[in-house]
Amino acid sequence: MKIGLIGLPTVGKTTLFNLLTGSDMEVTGFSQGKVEANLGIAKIPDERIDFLTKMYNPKKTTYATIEVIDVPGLVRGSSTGKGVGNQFLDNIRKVDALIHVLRAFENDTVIHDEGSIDPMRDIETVNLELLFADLAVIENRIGRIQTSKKVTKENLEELEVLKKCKEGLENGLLIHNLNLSDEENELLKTFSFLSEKPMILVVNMDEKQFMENDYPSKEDLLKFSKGLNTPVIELCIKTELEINQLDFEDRKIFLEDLGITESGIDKLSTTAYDHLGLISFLTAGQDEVRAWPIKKNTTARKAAGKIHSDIEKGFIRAEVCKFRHLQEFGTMAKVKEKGLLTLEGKEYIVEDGDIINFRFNV
Ligand SMILES: Nc1nc2c(ncn2[C@@H]2O[C@H](COP(=O)(O)OP(=O)(O)OP(=O)(O)O)[C@@H](O)[C@H]2O)c(=O)[nH]1
Ligand SMILES: [Mg+2]
Repeated sequence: MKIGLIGLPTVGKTTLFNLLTGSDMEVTGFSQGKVEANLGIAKIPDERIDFLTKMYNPKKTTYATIEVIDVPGLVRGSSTGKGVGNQFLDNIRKVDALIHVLRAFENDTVIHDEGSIDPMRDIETVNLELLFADLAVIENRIGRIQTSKKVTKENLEELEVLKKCKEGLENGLLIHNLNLSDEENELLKTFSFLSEKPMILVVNMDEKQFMENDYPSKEDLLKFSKGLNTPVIELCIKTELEINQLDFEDRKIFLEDLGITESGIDKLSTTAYDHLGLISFLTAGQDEVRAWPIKKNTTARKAAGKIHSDIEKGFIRAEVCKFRHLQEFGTMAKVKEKGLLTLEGKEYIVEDGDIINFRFNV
């Protein structure tokens, strides 16, 4: 999975990037002329993988990961070439989801681009930029189809969906809020529209706001996101990053003091998995313990293909142990004794936490 961090300047995108990927990129680097996007890998914590690693003591442990891209802030007018943000929009065209970082924190030394703290206003500003960027592509394409001499049936279908998107965008809706059908989405695929991507909002609070559980325009923001089915995660990014640099015991004390029970990467990965309809199946052995992200409702045979196309082709059976059973009974042998180790065929729908041993022919 690939995610792109977007938002206005100096809202904490690079700080979040550092927190998620364990990097140490310079904050506010872009405002000082940096020109490449930051790319990094976030390891998704998974207690099941920790458990299996203890049990199997494998040569290698592989957690699921998220690729994270951090780009400069967008500004009002980015889509028409203002600021540098729009030059980077192409970097995020290929991501699976956008994380919109919103500034709630107060910090007199870091000036907010719009002069005051109002995350709800900022959502609208950034959405408008995404919307304008998509609208420009759509209008261009519609023009081409309409002036083309040879118009195919597919072109007409495409035109239909594009017009629907155009109308939605003109009414202030993002493409991902238009509830398009699978067929319609398929027709739009080649465009990689920005506003089509699933979005998660991250509110970046300071400690005081976190403790008081309040920040400017909170109520409006939650109401707005609920109406559009857009998840919101509230984090104290800078504080969490600072706490991470402490040694283990101190870390626990500080997190408890602040009432942070779940880390930023935990919250974000759980939310992103859920919002994107992803689950993980697991493989475990002396060589490797590993989490494999797949789409919900994937068949055993397709899941096998994630590991290797030969296993998909030569698929015979999937030996499935539910993680919770292994945890309860302690060993694979016990789970088998209880009759809970099952052999599944190629159409079996893989579930989150299935530990699978594929049997196959090469
Ligand atoms: N007080 C406080 N300051 C923060 C917080 N998060 C980020 N900052 C500060 O705000 C400044 C900007 O943070 P960045 O992470 O560089 O913001 P950005 O969104 O990447 O900025 P651009 O890349 O320039 O668009 C830095 O000086 C951070 O230390 C926070 O939660 N609280
Ligand atoms: Mg930055």
